[in-house]
Amino acid sequence: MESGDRRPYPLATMGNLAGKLALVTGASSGIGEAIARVLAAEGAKVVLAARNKAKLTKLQAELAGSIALELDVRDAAAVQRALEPLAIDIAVPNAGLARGVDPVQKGSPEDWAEVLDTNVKGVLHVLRAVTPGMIARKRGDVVLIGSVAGRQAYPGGNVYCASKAAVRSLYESLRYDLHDTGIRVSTVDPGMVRTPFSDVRFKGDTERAAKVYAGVDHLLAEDIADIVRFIVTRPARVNIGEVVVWSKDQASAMQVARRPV
Ligand code: NDP
Ligand code: 8X3
Repeated sequence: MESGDRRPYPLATMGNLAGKLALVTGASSGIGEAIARVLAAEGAKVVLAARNKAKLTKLQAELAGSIALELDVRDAAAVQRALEPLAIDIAVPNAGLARGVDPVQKGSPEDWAEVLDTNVKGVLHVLRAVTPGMIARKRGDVVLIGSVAGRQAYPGGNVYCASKAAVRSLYESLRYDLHDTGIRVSTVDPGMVRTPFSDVRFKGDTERAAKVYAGVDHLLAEDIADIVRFIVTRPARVNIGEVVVWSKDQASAMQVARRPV
């Protein structure tokens, strides 16, 4: 049985981000939705970006001042068109996915393209669109969402792990690109978080997806959002760099303690 504390986080408005414009990609679900909620609770106006307009519109109705933006981060021109005119203070290019756990020799080039185009190029498209404005304004926060999978590969993780290793490398490069601009760069690398992530990975096989988390006191999307909140509400001189967040039941990407269910 899962033993974790499942009480929701308090979302009391602290107003620490009042007047800020935040962008969260992948805001229609899971970690991105939770991040959008906490940033809005802190007073930010949040641009909610993803492909599923219906989910975004529903969330927009809950978050005062937020904007629903139907956007496929793989489309470089569309990302540039939509984001370049916005004065984004906080960018969280969180949209991402995995497809399957097949070994490379049995993998699907279409799935690889989807994962790499979303998790790597999608992040780059967003950064290309929002960082020039941040540089001009001499401030901004970029919070990447990597994964423990980018630090430790696991069987069948191949392309997804590679995509998240690329995010980690991108984080390191960005620190050089942006260190003299006033922009803070961070990466949050979560372990197992129960979201629709595995449903997407297994293309709707919810039973298989549920087994990933069975008997584990897995993380919640709100746990990751709370860390993003901490990062972006530090005094301007403080740049939290890399945060690795494990479930207490996880020793590594592969080694997970499970209780009988
Ligand atoms: P979800 O499946 O719940 O959310 C993924 C989000 O990405 C959705 O909002 C989806 O929206 C969006 N998305 C996918 N493709 C695109 C695209 N081409 N353009 C725009 N948006 C897109 O999964 P999570 O919340 O768990 O995943 C969020 C991030 O966290 C990912 O980068 C993932 O790799 C990372 N992560 C997840 C972990 C976990 O255990 N869950 C652990 C470590 C990292 P829509 O379909 O509407 O476009
Ligand atoms: C998602 C976490 O371990 O399922 O990044 O790859 S894992």
